[in-house]
Amino acid sequence: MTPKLLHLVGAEVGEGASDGGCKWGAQALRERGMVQALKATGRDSIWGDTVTAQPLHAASRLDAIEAFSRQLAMSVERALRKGHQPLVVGGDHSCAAGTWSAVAQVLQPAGALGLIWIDAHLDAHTPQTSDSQAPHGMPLAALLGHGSDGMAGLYGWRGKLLPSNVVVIGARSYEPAEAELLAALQVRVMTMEEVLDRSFATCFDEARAIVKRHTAGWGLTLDLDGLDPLDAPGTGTPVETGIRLADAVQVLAGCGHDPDFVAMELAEYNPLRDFGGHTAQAAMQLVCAALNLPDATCGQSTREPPRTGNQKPVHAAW
Ligand SMILES: [Mn+2]
Repeated sequence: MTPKLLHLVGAEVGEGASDGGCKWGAQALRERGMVQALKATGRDSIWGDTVTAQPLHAASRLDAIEAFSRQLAMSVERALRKGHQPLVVGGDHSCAAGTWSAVAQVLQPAGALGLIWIDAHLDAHTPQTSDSQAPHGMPLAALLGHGSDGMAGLYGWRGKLLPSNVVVIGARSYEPAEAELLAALQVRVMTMEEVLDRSFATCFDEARAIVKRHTAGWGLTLDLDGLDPLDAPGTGTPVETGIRLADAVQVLAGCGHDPDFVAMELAEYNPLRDFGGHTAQAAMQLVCAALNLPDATCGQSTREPPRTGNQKPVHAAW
């Protein structure tokens, strides 16, 4: 089976956050050659639509994000219906509502969507619980069916994600209302404390097993603030002590080779805070590792990608 065409979709949105710098993330990564970098790994790639949030004439940030979510969902849906594999390049993380609503909608005849959500935050606020009213703090709640119609009810239905089909990894900065919602829904949250304790490799393996168990396909949404700011300082909302880049590159390597892997999303790259371009570099490394061309000799016969050395403890004594 030839790998699907990788279809990048730019999500130019910063209106979901208090600091709008992420709006320029997609364009910056495009100019830095993200498509060329992916092609260099052997993966056939195109940059399709770039969807831009329109702050004008919107009564509130939420209105702007709701309109943007519809537009983004249409672009992602088109890529999927062509048989391509979408890579959505954000943008603040409010883009997740549009991206994963489209993936869930297209997958629906076959079954449910599974999703691994790497993030320092829980993104599980609703307009009722959020002090900041920033929509980029709401997309996970929306996908679980909680929130405004425009974010949670795209395509006329709610619950794009069932709680048992999503795992959050790396959480370390959140508010009680978010933790309470996810706990009430019994969403598996692997906090950063757990990641440090058990290693990112172990956590990711367990998460992948969970999101694949009762689903027709699974994806990965990667908020760059899930990484340690030492490796990725140029994000919308950095939080200290995250997943180290070297671990993430090693563990995500080849995860997109799984025939059930439907889409990936990269969010919260803020070029205005990326002095020296280190965070862009980290973002490129991560998507290239996750989505590169599978080794022709071992990509077909097994559902798991070849992974050597991933089990090494994060804090090896030597
Ligand atoms: Mn996020």
